[in-house]
Amino acid sequence: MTKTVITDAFWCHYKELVRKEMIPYQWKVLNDAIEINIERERNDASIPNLKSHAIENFKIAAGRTKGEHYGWVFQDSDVYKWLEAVAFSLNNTWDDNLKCIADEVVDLIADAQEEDGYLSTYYTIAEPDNKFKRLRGSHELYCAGHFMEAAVAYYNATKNEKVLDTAKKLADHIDASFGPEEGKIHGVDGHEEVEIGLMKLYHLLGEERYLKLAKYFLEERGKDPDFFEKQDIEYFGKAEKGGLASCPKSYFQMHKPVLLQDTAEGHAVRLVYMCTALADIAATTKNEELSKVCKRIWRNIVDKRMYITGGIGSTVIGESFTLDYDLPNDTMYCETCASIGLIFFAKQMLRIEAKAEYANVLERALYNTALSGMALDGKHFFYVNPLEVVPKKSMIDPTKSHVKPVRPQWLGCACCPPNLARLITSVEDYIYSDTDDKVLVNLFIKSEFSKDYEDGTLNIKIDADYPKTGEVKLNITNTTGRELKVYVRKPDWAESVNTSLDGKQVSLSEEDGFMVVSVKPGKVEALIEIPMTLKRWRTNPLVSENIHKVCVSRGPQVYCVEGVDNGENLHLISLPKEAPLKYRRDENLLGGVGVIEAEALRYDDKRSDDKLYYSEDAVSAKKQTIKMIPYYAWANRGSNEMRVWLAEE
Ligand code: FUB
Ligand code: ZN
Repeated sequence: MTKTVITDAFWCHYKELVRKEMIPYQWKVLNDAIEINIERERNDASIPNLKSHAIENFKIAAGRTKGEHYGWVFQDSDVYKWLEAVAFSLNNTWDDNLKCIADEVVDLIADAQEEDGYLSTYYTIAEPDNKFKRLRGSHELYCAGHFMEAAVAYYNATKNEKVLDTAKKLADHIDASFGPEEGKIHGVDGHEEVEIGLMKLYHLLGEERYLKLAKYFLEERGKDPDFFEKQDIEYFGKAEKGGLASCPKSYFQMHKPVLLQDTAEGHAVRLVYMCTALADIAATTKNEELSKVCKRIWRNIVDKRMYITGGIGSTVIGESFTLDYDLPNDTMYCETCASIGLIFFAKQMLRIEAKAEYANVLERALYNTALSGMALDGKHFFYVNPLEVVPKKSMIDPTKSHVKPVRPQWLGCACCPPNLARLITSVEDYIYSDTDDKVLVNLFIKSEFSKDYEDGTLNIKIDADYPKTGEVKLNITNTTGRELKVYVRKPDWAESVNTSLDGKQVSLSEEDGFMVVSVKPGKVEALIEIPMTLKRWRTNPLVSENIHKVCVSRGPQVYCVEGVDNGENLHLISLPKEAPLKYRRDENLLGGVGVIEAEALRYDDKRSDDKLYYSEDAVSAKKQTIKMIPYYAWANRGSNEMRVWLAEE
């Protein structure tokens, strides 16, 4: 039994933003009760963007109203993620009125469920004869997984039995329909997620069937790479053309059996959701073979395919990974959901092995790309998180139509905003890891954690104002009769960390990037002083886009420059290697941020003759003091240029 309560200034602000702004706002959106501009995520006329219709779809499927389904086949998942965020929010702050609304949503979902347990408003309304026949794109199991996750969270928060019964009925229906046994479908959904949902049900209920089914789906993926084509032919007489059918098999991680996969391929969200479930099962069942797959894919992402912001997915085509070291800054994808999925994956990896590198990546993705997904008002959202934007190029260059310079009010495909809401409302779940024999402190978020043992309790109270400062105090109480160990992450960006126990400077031993605090029965106060140094980063030379470029960070936060502070044509700015970096807090800027300033050079944007090419030496430059802000806070002051990587002198 463990419990975490969070009291952190930085994160409680975000939690309150989600509770007070985002959740009510999304509720209006789901009900089409607000006049907003829903933007397509890229220039593609086939993307539905007139309304959400998500609640109405449920009403129609439940027989409460008449009409047609509108939106994506996975529109239901918007409602499920909203419900999950509500559940987590109720854990933080109880709200009778919100619970009442959410209970009604549960009733509505239960009413939309068919007798046999089937649940998908699209197929119930529009294609009742084609259930489970178009698994490449149907998202039936994807939506089911999101509902299972929401149901577990909502049950935990409210003890609403109906939500759990509905989820069990759905899981049982899927179990009766899929599996290796004769008469069942031997196949998978084109989008992983049901595996995560089944594992959450398994962890709550201990029902082995759900674990077995999740494992089946993962091991089945890629066994028959032609499964989707075979379904097309079996049910519709010919192989489908266009749309998802034109995506390579790797888009769905179907190019080879999952157990043989060793690189991060295809659609980034799909890949990290797959890995999250794989790692969960590997950790839960101590399965070495599955662990090895997770470690291989992890290595490939983190060593060769991840942006410094924790973003993943290098291309809009298929919202996908591409190849090693291909990390363009201005055409990338870096979907908010993909970084959230990377955070889920990292959390599960920490259960497989207590290595700080997982928590380092978790923190990187959390404080940078994930947070960047939402504006400071809680009502505007990014789907795609670029590292370099020039607004006029996004408007005119068709290869950059997905790279938006300002967060839209809502998106035709609204997967990201509610995903971020459920992450923020449950951020306490990532601070500590309780593995079989170790308690890990992954993040320096002010909070209190307790773990009950048979012979007593371990209590950890973190006092910190991170990332404003790097001073982290841990008051640890051990009421068992034996010595316990607490493993505190030493951030990979911190060169030296000062540590003291009960006021005495000590040097703590380290294991896999964690500093080990031994706690005898009684109390100990550990002070960890992490220097929040301003750091310059360069990229592996194989990343062609970043050669001779530098990026600046402070603590876990990557910084960027914006046009509003530095003028447009940010490519003309160059940061000399020796230029001192100066840090100051500006409480009046962007809700209170740390600002970094430096004496840089700005190259002239004009030559007297205005020629395109010259044979003589380069143009002249003038000094300019540049101002950098944390990446997550960019695009909150209107449309303007932004850059993470700057030219370096
Ligand atoms: O397909 C469902 C979700 O929509 C994916 O996870 C996102 O990438 C978006 O395509
Ligand atoms: Zn998304």
